[in-house]
Amino acid sequence: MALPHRLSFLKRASLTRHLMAQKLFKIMEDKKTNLSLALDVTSQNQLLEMADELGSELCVLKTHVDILRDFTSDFGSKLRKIADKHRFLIFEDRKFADIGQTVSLQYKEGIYRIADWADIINAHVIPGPGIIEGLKGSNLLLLAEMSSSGTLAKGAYTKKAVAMGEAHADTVMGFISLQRLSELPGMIHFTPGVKLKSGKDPLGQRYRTVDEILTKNQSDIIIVGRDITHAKHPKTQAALYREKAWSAYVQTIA
Ligand code: 5IU
Repeated sequence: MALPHRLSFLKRASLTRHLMAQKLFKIMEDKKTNLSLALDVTSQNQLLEMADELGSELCVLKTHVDILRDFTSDFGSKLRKIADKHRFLIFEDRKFADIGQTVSLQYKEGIYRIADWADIINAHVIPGPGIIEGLKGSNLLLLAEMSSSGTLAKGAYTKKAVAMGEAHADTVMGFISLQRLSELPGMIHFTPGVKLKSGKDPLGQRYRTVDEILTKNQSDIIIVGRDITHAKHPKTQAALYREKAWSAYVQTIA
């Protein structure tokens, strides 16, 4: 795929009207990090502790609030404080996938009240554009591709996901994808399935390296989970990923 020259995050901030995209571009430039952490732990206190410990390395913290065993209603406000302290955004990886009316309720209501504390959410495009209408006013990433092996999100599906996102650029601020897919400067590409060495896990996850994702595939943000959270020294490992990812970014705009 022949792609035009890459613009800096700062330049792209000036070329989008999406306020959360602008905010994220600026956080990345100021903190010099395009690392997102998938903090998949099941204890709320552990999540909050690790968020505070690692927050300085991150532009985005990704949560799965429904895996917490001990969720309490003050979770959102507690995480918000830590996010403001370290200046990172909170991305609840809820992967909404229902009709507009239902996802609107799932986003705002229930126990978790995701709309009250998440800066960014994501959704499947399988229901069609009504899902974006149902999540209007949020800051939405669409799942254009997945990292898992055998995924059906490829080819024509991926192309339609991108077109759907680009047609709703007031709500949609980017994509979960394995590579850069959209030429709109405001669209931010997030890629999960990252390790220092490529490989897989026993349940279908596929891992690619930072260079493959950011340099070759021209994505913007890496989402790293267990290779940081399960490391002997998560903080050191997060710092290493941050450095690798940022220098890959700097090289691609050079
Ligand atoms: N995640 C993926 N692949 C995807 C999507 C989300 O791995 O296609 I969409 C999530 C799942 C997990 C994190 O929260 O990203 C990756 O964690 P590990 O780095 O531990 O595999």
